[in-house]
Amino acid sequence: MADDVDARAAQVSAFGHDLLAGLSKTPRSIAPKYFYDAAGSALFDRICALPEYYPTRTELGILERHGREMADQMGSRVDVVEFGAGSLAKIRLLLDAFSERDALGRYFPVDISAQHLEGAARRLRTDYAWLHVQPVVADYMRHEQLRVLEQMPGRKVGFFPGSTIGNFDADEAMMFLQLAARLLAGGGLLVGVDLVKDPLTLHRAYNDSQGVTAAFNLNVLRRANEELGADFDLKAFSHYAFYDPLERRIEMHLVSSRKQTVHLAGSAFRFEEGESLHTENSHKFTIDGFRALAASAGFKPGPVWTDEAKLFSVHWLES
Ligand code: AVJ
Repeated sequence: MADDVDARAAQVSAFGHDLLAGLSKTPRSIAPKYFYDAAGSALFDRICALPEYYPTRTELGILERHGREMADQMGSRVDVVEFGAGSLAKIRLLLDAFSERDALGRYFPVDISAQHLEGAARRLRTDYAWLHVQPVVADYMRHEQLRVLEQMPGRKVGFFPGSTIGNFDADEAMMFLQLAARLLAGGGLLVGVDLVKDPLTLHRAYNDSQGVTAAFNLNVLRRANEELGADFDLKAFSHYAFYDPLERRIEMHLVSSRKQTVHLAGSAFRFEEGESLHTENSHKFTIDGFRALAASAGFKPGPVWTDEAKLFSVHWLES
C-alpha cells in the first residue's frame, strides 16, 4: 500500500506544518482533523457510545427509521462517496435500506486515518460481500486529493454524517459545500447536522463524566509528541469545552495549567498559566439556517429528517 504510506507521510508533515503555524499565532489553535490518528479515532468511537453524547445515537435512529426514504432520494445504481468515513458504522444502515433492492453501485469511503479506514473497510466487506468498497485515504478539504473521484463517470451521491460540517468555520463550510456540489453534480448530498438546543445538553455532551472527551482532546498533544518529537506535558494541559450561544458553537480548548515552554521542531513556545490552545469548534444549526447555507452553496435543499426531540437532523441536498 505505497499510496497509504505516502498519504500518511503527507499527513504527518501537514500536521507538523499546521501545528507550528498554529502555535505561532495568537490565539493559538490547531485544526480538529488532527485528532484522528488511530488512537484518536478509537477514542472518538468511544465518545459516540457515551450516554451524554446524543448525536451519534440520535442520527443512527434517524437513519434507521428513514433509510428507505433516503435511498429513494438517492436513486438506483449510484456510487456513494462518504466524507470522513471513520468506523463505517452509519453507512451500514443506508446499505441495509439499499441492499433489498440491490441498487447501490460502488462505495468510496474517504478518510484521513489510513489504518482506521483499512480495518473498517475489511470488516465492511465481510458483512456486505456484494458491495464494491474502495477506500480513499485523503483530506477531503483538498480537492487535489479527490481527483480519483472527480474522474469517475456516473451519478455520485455524497454521505456526510455526524455533523462533521459543524467543525468548519463559515468560509470552510461554504468551500466544502461548493466542492461537494461540484463533485456530486447530477446527484446529491445526504448530510447530518446537529441542531441548536438547550446549552446544558450541549455542555454535557462535550464534558462527559468518564473523561473520554478530555482524553480525545489531549490526544492531539500525545500525537504531536509521538509523531513530531514535541515535548508537551499532557498533565499540564486541561480539557475545557463550553457552549457559546452567540456563535452557536461548542468550543474545545486545551488550557495550560501553569507557565511552561513547549519545544517543537527546534522552536520554543511559551505558554502562560491559563493560556489556551483552541482545538475545535462544533457549530450547531437551525434547520432553516442550514438549508439557506446549502442553497447559497449551489444545492437545492430537499427533504429533512429529524428525531422527535429535534436534537439532530439529516438533510437531502440535490446538486
Ligand atoms: C465529529 C466533529 C461531529 O463536534 O461533536 C465529539 C467531534 N468533539 N466530541 C463533534 C467531537 C468532541 C464531533 N464531530
